[in-house]
Amino acid sequence: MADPFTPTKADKFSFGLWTVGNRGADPFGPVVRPRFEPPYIVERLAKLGAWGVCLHDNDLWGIDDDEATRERKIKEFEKALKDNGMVVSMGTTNLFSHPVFRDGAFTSPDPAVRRYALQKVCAGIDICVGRFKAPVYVMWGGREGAETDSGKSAVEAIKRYREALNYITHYAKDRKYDVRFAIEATPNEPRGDIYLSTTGSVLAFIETLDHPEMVGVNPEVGHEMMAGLNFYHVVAQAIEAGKLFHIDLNNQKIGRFDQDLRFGSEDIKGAFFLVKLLEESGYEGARHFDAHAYRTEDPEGVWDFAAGCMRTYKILAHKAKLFAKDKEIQALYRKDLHEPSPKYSKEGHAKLAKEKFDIEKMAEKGYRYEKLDQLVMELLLGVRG
Ligand code: GCO
Ligand code: MN
Ligand code: MN
Repeated sequence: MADPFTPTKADKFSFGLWTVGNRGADPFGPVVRPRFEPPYIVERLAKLGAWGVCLHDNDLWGIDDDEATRERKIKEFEKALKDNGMVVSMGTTNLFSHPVFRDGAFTSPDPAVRRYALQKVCAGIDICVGRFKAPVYVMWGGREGAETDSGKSAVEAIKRYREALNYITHYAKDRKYDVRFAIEATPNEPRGDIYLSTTGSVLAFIETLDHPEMVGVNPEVGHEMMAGLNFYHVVAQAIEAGKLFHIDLNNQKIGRFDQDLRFGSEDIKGAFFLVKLLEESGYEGARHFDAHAYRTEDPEGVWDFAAGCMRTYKILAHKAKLFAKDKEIQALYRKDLHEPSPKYSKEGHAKLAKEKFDIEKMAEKGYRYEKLDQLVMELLLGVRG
C-alpha cells in the first residue's frame, strides 16, 4: 500500500524560495550552506510532492539587476515551473534587507523611502501576479516599527501604513489584477517593536482601508507564539471573519526569537488543533511553510526538513479524522456550542427576562475536559485509534 502520508499536489503544500533556500546565517555566524538557484528549488520541491512555491522579488532577481539579467532569471524560473508542474502560490516584496529600509518602508519617516517602497511593491506585483499569476500577495512589515518611540509618532505611522495599502489596492484594481492581499503580523524582530503587532490588530486595521474586501491576513504560527498567543484562536478568528487568505506554518519554542522551526516540531498539540481547523473549515488556500532547516544541516538536510513539514501536517490531518470518528471523544465534545444564542426582539426578551434558571444546579456539572484532553493526548501519542 502506498504511504498515506506522502504529499500530493492536492494537499496544496508550498514553500518560499527563502525557506528551503535559507543558508543558515544567524547574528553570530555566517552562512553554512551553498545557494540553491530558484529552478533547482522548484525541481526538488516538486519531487517531494509540493504544489506551490512563493517568493520575494529579490529571492529571484537582485535589487540592482539590469533588465536583461532580471528577464533571464524570470524566464529560467518560469521554465522550471512549467517543467515541474508547480504554481506560484504567493508573491511578496523584500522591504527589509536593504539598508534604505532600516527605519521602515511604508512607515519610514522619509517620504522618498515610502515612495520607493510603493514603486518596489508595484513592480513586484507586476511580475508575481501579472506574470506568475500568484493569487495572493503578502505584506510583511518586518521593518515597520521602532526601537525607541522617542523618534516618531506611532499614530502617524499607522496612517502612512493605511495610505500604502490603499495605494496598492487601487493599483491592483487599475491593472485589473486578480489578486488578494494578506498582511502578516509580527510583534518584534527584526525591530524592537513592530506596528500592527498581532493578527488581531491587523483585522481591525483592514476594516479602515479603502478596499477591505481585497485585504486579509497571513498569520504565522511563530509570530503569534512570540506574542504569547494561542495560534488556533488567532486563526479561528481570521477564518470566522472570512480573512484567512494565506498562512505561514512553522513552529517556535515559547519565549524565544523568531525561530521559524519545522512545522509541528515543538508544539504537537497546538499544531494538531491548527491542522484540524484548517482541514475542517473549508480553507482552500496554500498550506505554506515559512520555516527553515536547522543551522546544523547540510544541503540534503534541507530536504529532510521540507519533507518533515509536509509529513507532520498529513499525519495530523489523519489524526483529525480519527478525532471526528472517535465515539468516546465525540461524546465529550461540546456540540451544543454550535446552537445559536437568542436573537434580540422586544417580545423574545420579555420571555427571557422571566425565564427561571437553577444556577446552583447548572453550576454543579463539570465539563470532563480532563478526560477528553487525555484521550486526545493518547490519540496524538499513537496509543489510541
Ligand atoms: C520571517 C517572516 C518572513 C515573511 C516573508 C513574507 O519570519 O522572517 O515571517 O518570512 O513571512 O517575508 O513576506
Ligand atoms: Mn512569515
Ligand atoms: Mn517567523
